[in-house]
This record gives sequence, structure tokens and C-alpha cells, in this order.
Amino acid sequence: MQVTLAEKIYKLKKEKKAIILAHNYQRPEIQDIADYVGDSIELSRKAMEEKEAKLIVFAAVDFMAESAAILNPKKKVLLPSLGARCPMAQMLTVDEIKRMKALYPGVPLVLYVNTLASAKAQCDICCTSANAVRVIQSLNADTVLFGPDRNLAEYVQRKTGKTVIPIPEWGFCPTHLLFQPEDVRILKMEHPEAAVMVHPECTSEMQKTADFVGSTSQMCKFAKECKAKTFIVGTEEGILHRLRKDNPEKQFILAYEGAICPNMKLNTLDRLYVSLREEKYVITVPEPVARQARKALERMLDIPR
Ligand code: CIZ
Ligand code: SF4
Repeated sequence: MQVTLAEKIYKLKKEKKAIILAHNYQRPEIQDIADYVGDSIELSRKAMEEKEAKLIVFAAVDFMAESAAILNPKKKVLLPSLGARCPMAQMLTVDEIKRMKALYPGVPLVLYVNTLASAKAQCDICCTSANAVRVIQSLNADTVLFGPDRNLAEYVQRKTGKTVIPIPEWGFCPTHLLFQPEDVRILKMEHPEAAVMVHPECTSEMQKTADFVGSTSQMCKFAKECKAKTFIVGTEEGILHRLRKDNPEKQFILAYEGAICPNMKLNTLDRLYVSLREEKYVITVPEPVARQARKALERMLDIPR
């Protein structure tokens, strides 16, 4: 009898007492084999809660695995594909941070988790798209520097009424930028009753088409609670697998069918198997960068959910 790849992964995972964490944007077969599927903050928390696990396969992109490594210095964190790097995280350099800090002395710097560890080490507090509004509200300041996603910065400014200065001025997610408002208008002609859910990494024009703007975890909650039967979804296509699994009676349509993050999709089941077998690629963050970045991540995790 042929042993499937999934069976081999289950067996190895047990032998090595490993856990597999998969982001909401991962391929369906990876989501199905994972111990937990979630957004970056949910997965970071899971990595910390799993006291027994010494080995964590983090099926996502570089900055998420880095954050897990920073928060779990005693665990070995593996990224199945070294190429799985978020281009948005590359958009904010330490030099740019230093330049903006000099221009705005005393203004707190909030960084989206979609940043490199070296950038996180320079900031006051991190945030995700699920808690960005709460993080900014928690700060005793009317003006904040925020990076690297400009669309999320504008969203948070609208929600909090504070002045949110984007750093760099132009940071973006190439996948979320693909969504265009006209696609929603076209789909609405065919599905007038559909509820529209859009990620805050989309442009503000795209966000204006939405009934609900939120992170992937917030979308999962909204889809469960909302009475609508059909949803038009404005985020990376991997989320559809989870939405459909959790709500088999509802219909989910991607607002633009080309919205696929090529970096997230570099993790395949084959690569995950090899990663677990050969214990690669180990993600490490050197101290003292890790120490500084840990403070910013822990400060975020202390904000009540
Ligand atoms: O924080 C995350 O996991 C990201 C990048 C997206 C989301 O909305 O979950
Ligand atoms: Fe980065 Fe966008 Fe891909 Fe998320 S979807 S990993 S922000 S490129």
C-alpha cells in the first residue's frame, strides 16, 4: 500500500514532537495537515502555548517565522521554503526608520508585524491588522509613525482620528493592491445580496466598497456571524479554503481571482515534508536584535484581545 505524503508528515511530526502552524493564506493541503491555522498573532500565541513542542514548522512567510523564533528562543522554528519572504517587509529599512525618527523626535513608532526583525528592534510596539486600531488607541499620543503598509496606516487613521504618518510613504502589499473596486461592482451585479469583506491592506477605494473591513481572523468571525449567504472576499485566496470549511452552507467569491501571494504559496507539501525530515530552514534572530524586537512584540501581546 502506498504511503501518502500526508501520512509521512503525520508520522514524522509525532516522532519529532513537532507542531505545524499554517497561516490562513497557505495552500489547502497545508492548512489541512496543520495543527493550527490562523493569522500571524494567533499563530505566535499558539507557538508560545505549545510548551511540549520543541520543533515548530511555521508554514507562512519569513517575518512570521522570525516573530515565532523571537518569542520562543528555546524552540527550533522552521520555514519550509527559504524563498517565502514578504516583499512588504523588505520595504522598510532601518535607515528609513532612523531618518523619520530624526524628523519626528518623540513620536512613537508602531510597526506592523510585516517587518524584518531589524526594523522591529527599532520600534515602540508592533501590531497586526487584527489589533492595529487597539494598539494605536493604547498609546498616549495624537501622532504616530506607522509602517510599512500605507493602506493600513490610512485605515487606522480613519478609525482612531489620530495622525498616522506612513513610513515609508508608499509601502504596500503587491497582492492586496491587485483588488480593484470595479471588480466588486461587477460581482455585485450578479450577487446583489452578497456581503463584501475587504482587508485593510487593500486601497482605501477598495475598502469603501466593503460592508466589513478587517483582518483574516476578523473576516472568519464576520462570515460566521453575518446573515448573508454569499460573500465577496478582498484578501489573499488561501482564506477561501478556511471560510468554506467553516461555513459549508455559504458561498465565498474572491473579488479578484488573481489575488494569490506567490511568496505564501512557495510552501508546498513536498517542501514541508523535507523541512520536517531535515529540520531546515532554521530561522534564527541574533541577540540583541531579538531582545529589542521581543519587547515590541510582547508589548503588543499584552494589549487585551
Ligand atoms: O496578520 C496576519 O496574519 C496577516 C498578514 C494578515 C491577516 O489579516 O491575517
Ligand atoms: Fe506579504 Fe502581501 Fe504576501 Fe502577506 S499577502 S505575505 S503582506 S506579500
